[in-house]
Amino acid sequence: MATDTHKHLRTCPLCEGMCGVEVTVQDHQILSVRPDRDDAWSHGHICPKGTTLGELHHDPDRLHMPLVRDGNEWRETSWDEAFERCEELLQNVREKYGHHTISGYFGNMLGKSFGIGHYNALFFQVADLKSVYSSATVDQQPKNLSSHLMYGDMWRIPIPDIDNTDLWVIFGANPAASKGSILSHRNVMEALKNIRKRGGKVIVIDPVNTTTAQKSDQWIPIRPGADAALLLGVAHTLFHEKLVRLGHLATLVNGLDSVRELALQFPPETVQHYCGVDATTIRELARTIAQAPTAAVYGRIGLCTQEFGTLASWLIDVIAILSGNFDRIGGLMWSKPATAHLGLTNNSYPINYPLVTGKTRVRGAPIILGQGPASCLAEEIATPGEGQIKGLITAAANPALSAPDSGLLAQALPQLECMISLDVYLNETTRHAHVILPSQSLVEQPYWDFWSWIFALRSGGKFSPALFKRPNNHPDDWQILLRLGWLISGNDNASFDLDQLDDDYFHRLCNSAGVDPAQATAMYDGRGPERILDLAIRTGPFGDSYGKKPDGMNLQTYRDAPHGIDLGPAQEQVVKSVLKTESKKIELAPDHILQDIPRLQYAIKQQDWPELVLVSRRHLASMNSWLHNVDTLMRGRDKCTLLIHPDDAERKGISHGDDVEVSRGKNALTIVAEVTADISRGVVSIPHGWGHNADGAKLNVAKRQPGVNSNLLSPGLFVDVPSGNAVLNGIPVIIAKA
Ligand SMILES: Nc1nc2c(c(=O)[nH]1)N[C@H]1C(S)=C(S)[C@@H](COP(=O)(O)OP(=O)(O)OC[C@H]3O[C@@H](n4cnc5c(=O)[nH]c(N)nc54)[C@H](O)[C@@H]3O)O[C@H]1N2
Ligand SMILES: Nc1nc2c(c(=O)[nH]1)N[C@H]1C(S)=C(S)[C@@H](COP(=O)(O)OP(=O)(O)OC[C@H]3O[C@@H](n4cnc5c(=O)[nH]c(N)nc54)[C@H](O)[C@@H]3O)O[C@H]1N2
Ligand code: SF4
Ligand SMILES: [Mo]
Repeated sequence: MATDTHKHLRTCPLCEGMCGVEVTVQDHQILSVRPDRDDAWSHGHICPKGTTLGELHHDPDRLHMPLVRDGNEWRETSWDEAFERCEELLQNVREKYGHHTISGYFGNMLGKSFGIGHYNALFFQVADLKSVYSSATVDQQPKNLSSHLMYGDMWRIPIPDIDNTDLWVIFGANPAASKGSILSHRNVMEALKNIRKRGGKVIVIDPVNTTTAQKSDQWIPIRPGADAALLLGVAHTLFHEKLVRLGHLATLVNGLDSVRELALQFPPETVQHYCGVDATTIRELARTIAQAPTAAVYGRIGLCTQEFGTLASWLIDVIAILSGNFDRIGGLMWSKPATAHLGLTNNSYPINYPLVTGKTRVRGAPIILGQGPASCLAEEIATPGEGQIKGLITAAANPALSAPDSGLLAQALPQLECMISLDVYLNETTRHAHVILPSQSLVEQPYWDFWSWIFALRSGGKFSPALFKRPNNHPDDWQILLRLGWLISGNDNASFDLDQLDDDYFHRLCNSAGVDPAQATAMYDGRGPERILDLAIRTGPFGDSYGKKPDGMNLQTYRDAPHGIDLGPAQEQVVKSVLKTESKKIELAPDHILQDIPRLQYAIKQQDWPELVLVSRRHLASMNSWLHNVDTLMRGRDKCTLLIHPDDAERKGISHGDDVEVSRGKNALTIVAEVTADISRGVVSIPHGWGHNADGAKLNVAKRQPGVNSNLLSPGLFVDVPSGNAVLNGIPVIIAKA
């Protein structure tokens, strides 16, 4: 007989949308997930992914117990036995090859893990890894780099004020699918509609006429990788036609002359052919931006993961600054998160920190902001010699699908002598591990979306306790990761004292926040990530400063408000409080970025373009390489298709629905053609994150419609030079009917 049914409020953690959901539960079974109309942030918005949080939790393929490899077999073990095996494997690598041969690859979902989010920095301190790879260098590293150099803080990335702008210019993003990225908004597409309703305009610059472009006023198709050139053409027009207006930033910008001098070398006529956008359109775009009462210029993944990712990402901010649309309502703005930063992310670097801290062993690629290019991991594992990676930790990452040249990585991973993975699935990557440590499900963790609030136009917060307790005292993710860090650095399981580590860390955080640790400890009953969150709230801009500001907030304030709390919109003219550059000014023309200009000039002069280049795309009902095991999201037609323009298809003798072979060098895949005029001539598109037909993976739903892994075609050596970020768009490919 059914026992009590209860409702539980939380935030969907799957993307930056932060939708409030109401979960109905009976007997430890999630019956439904519905939008929470009273959520202070999302007001009832939801997408198809959010409603499947129950399916994800109950997925029969989700791992519950640690798996230890025995030859080709997996054996379920206790946690104690799994950690013993980890100790053995790590000690073996340390003794034979040294600590420095142990590395890590950290994925996208780590940013969404509540526990790990609060102990990320401690893990890196304890583990003392000598090399680190992550999804940052297949994602936003160019934007981190430009923000670090321009504002002195890689995480103070300005975001477009789409709630108030009169003009939104979108480069290389498709929020209709992604729901916004480095832009947290309760409903991006509604905001887009509202811009047009109030008489504003939306322009999309993309090689593909995406759903976002179709819902906008203007689609400007562009050659993949050419955005930096186009943006320099825009900057040229702004200077040439005397449209530069710095406004309140006039005395706060260094390097304006250098940017002027640079921009004047790029008249629209000299870039139009390369961009595939005529000079008139480029000039009009510049005038539209300059003349709009307010304009928000935004670029995302299509701009970062391309040949000139750093130049393009930097120029987005430059155009906003030159046109007077920066640190201003309706332009680009900085958020005001309710939690103090506290240095919780491992990779926040002071401005005087050396930008390049070393080189990778095999390729000699610079390590920038602490990271080697993700595409180096395969060669670092596979190439013999001193320093060869022998041990690897992966956490919430699936680089066997998501990293460039993933075919090489799939060959390299089996060569490791120790691979330990923290994940929820036995998938394309974790199948190579020696030990898989199952992560908590998304509803077994408390939640506060500290990542998305950094990129939100409104301040606020919401805390949700864990819906389910993990059975049988299974450790939480942060506890697992800290234990691994302990073992990596040569300690044993017996000496692991979690409370001691936690207390030491908490005391250090208090000291750096100027808080008395004894008082903070006395005022919070408990340990773990919630205590750190409490500290971050109390010492944040709305906090109670441990009683000094009686009207201020602490974690309990949010516990008492399960629909969350809205603290109002971001403010303009906050630049002085944000800047951490040595000059206390915005560095408009950082040397490190300008040094990449000759590479762009060389590309512009080339005349022989590849006949066809490949770009990536996303779908609303999918999330990078996962969620493909959720039946509800996989119904309907095959989404992993090749978009190709009718003229290109005709030239190649390809019809809609044909199997097509797409290749680059020796790497080839076969995929069904979807012929459509919504893609530019000379460009084809494949969604990323597919290819679920690997032997040994346990993804029984995903393998029914496996799709193909587009990253077999992404060349690992093709990177954005200033940042080392992978180029995943604009890859020359050859196409033939299969
Ligand atoms: N060609 C091409 N490649 C791309 C991109 C592209 O646009 N085109 N995009 C790039 C971008 S932006 C990104 S961010 C990367 C993403 O690449 P990754 O970060 O490597 O991987 P994801 O596909 O996000 O997979 C997330 C992993 O986390 C696991 N997971 C899910 N939930 C949890 C959890 O709660 N705990 C733990 N421990 N694990 C969990 C999943 O099973 C999966 O293994 O891909 C990049 N690759
Ligand atoms: N449903 C869903 N939501 C997601 C994800 C997901 O996989 N599924 N992934 C999440 C992650 S990790 C991220 S990083 C974000 C990404 O969020 P978005 O940045 O919105 O990513 P996409 O939807 O891939 O849109 C990228 C666009 O760039 C275009 N493009 C490709 N090359 C170029 C170029 O050279 N120039 C220009 N101007 N455009 C180009 C592509 O055609 C595509 O339309 O989405 C997040 N949200
Ligand atoms: S838009 Fe969808 S995936 Fe993103 S938070 Fe909302 S429900 Fe979750
Ligand atoms: Mo991403």
